[in-house]
Amino acid sequence: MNLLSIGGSDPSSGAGIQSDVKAFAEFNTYGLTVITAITGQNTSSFGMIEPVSQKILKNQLESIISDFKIDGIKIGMVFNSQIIKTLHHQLKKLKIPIVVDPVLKSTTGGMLIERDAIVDFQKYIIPLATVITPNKFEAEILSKTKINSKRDLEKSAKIIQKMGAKNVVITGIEEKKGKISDFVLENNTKYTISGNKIVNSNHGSGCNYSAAIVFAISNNKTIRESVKFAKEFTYNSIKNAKKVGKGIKITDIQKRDEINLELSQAINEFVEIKNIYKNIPECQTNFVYSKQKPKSTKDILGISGRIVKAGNKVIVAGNLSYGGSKHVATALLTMNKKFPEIHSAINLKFQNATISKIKKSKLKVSSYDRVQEPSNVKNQGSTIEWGIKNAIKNLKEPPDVIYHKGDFGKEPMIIIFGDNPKNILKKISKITG
Ligand code: PXL
Repeated sequence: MNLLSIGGSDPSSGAGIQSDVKAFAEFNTYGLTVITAITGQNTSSFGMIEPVSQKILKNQLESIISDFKIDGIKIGMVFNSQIIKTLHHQLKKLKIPIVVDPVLKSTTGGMLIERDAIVDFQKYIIPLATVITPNKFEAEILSKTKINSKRDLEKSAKIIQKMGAKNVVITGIEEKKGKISDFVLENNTKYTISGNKIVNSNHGSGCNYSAAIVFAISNNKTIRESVKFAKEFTYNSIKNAKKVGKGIKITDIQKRDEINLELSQAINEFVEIKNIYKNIPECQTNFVYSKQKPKSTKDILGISGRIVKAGNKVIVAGNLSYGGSKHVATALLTMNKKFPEIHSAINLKFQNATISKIKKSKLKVSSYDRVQEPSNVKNQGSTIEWGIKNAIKNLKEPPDVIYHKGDFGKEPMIIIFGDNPKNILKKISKITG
């Protein structure tokens, strides 16, 4: 996935495009950048701003658009009317989700947009927004509405939506002590998402938030899911903020463990496989990866949710968490007890055509018959454990695939096993397409 950040350069790398490149990398996506202005600033003070010329702005955009498939765009600092109009002209024809982060002022005090450019910002940039993410201060300025109550908040969001943004998220609302919430106005619904507040002055949290939103919506997440994801991501980046310079802290991203990195990378690749939706079963798919010596499903990372079919696309609904999968994780746990080198598994739709491809591609296959399942096992709900044990009890080597053909009211299923997620993808490539 390729994400484009359009904004200003911050040499302290706390905010702006440098911050977005770091965030995009953390999401395992490729970060592209178009610079609108160069700022001179550090963690204590804001220095100069020099906007780039029309010519180089246009050339940056054209270079990127003509070469890359861009999955999502974030617009941050735009600074002046000329830049705003050029961006509008180049971006209005694209059918790519755009997140607008209407940054007006830096935490250290610098104005990030010329005062007389705000009208053009409203006219030309806001209508491009799939989602716009003003904080309370920015919402007040854009809507010319002081926000002192819930009613003001809704009124302000509505005014901004009328300017052309599809979805409005006003961030950083403090209603209750110790909590911080975001107010969301979608097309037909409005709601608030609340989270814990961390008291710390930092540089970068606003940018982290909108970078996370563009990643999530480009992954076909709903607005609600994207906001929740962005809130959690931003919370962690503030919690992990570091004092790098002499002034305020810079937000930092808690590095994910290797298991998480490898699995999320593999899931990103899996959903991109051509026609993969045809292999998603009714009960949907989970993809799991285990720690070295798993004792229970709590040691196995999976999607707390599923990989689901949406038309002829496949989307990830939910986040990775240990214990996130019950079924596929139990299958893996059972397999790992006998064959400790097996650490990853995925379930796919049972189809005779898939089974023949598996057999042709020389993958090792085993199966079990749910009809044979003793009733005491059925009642205990340990079917999958029983099934996998059965399928491997006479084997000296681990099978690549185990399937069962279902039972009355039970969907048949294929589970692919491997040493790691990459290894699973390799096996999948042999049986799809
Ligand atoms: O956080 C907003 C922001 C965006 N872009 C640039 C910035 C800042 C804040 O300082 O400098 C370039």
